[in-house]
Amino acid sequence: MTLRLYTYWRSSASYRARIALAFKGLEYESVPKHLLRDGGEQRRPEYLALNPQGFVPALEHDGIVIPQSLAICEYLEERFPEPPLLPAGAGDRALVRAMALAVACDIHPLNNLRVLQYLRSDLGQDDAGVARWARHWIASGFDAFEQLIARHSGDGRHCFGESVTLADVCLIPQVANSRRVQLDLAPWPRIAAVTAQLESLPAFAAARPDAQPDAD
Ligand SMILES: N[C@@H](CCC(=O)N[C@@H](CS)C(=O)NCC(=O)O)C(=O)O
Repeated sequence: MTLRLYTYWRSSASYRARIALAFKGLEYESVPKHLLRDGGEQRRPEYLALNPQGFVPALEHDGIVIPQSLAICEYLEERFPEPPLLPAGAGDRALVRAMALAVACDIHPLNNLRVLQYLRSDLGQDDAGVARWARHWIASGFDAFEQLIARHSGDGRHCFGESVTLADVCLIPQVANSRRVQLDLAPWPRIAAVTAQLESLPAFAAARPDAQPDAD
């Protein structure tokens, strides 16, 4: 059955799902939801009926709609195990998941669209204030992530071990977000090195925001 991804080109959580799909060589139908147009297509009743959280991505497959990018990645990993995004041992798998969650739970939510919109509209911050907020929380998260790479990378080219994992799937979209707020990677040379390597891989290139059909 067709894999259908509800996505937005600039959404970093959608970017994670796109990397996982491309890495596993899976064809999918892309259904763009524009997050800004007319107050956001993700907030329309027909989309909320699919995903009550009003977030992209969501993956439709085999009669279910799966929200949450990491749940999507884990589903793909279970249904389409090759090539794997998780290492073999339970301990290593837990460590990779911990790195993925460090981005997905502790960095990304603080610079998600609705949070930035609230800072601007309700708390009176201008563009500079909003960007400063985003830079602060990304930098704080990257400080720790740099140490995790130092501890767990096997080759300085991947976040964990010597092959692509779920940790890489989460890091690259977060780096894309950091660029949008002019955060230079110079203080985090390990993150910069891993990023340079991963962005050269076909699956990561295919998933890039500016390679998406809905990019404007
Ligand atoms: N934890 C969720 C986060 C999803 C998320 O925050 N998506 C953003 C785009 S990156 C979104 O749809 N934002 C819409 C909004 O804030 O209204 C996941 O990993 O899928």
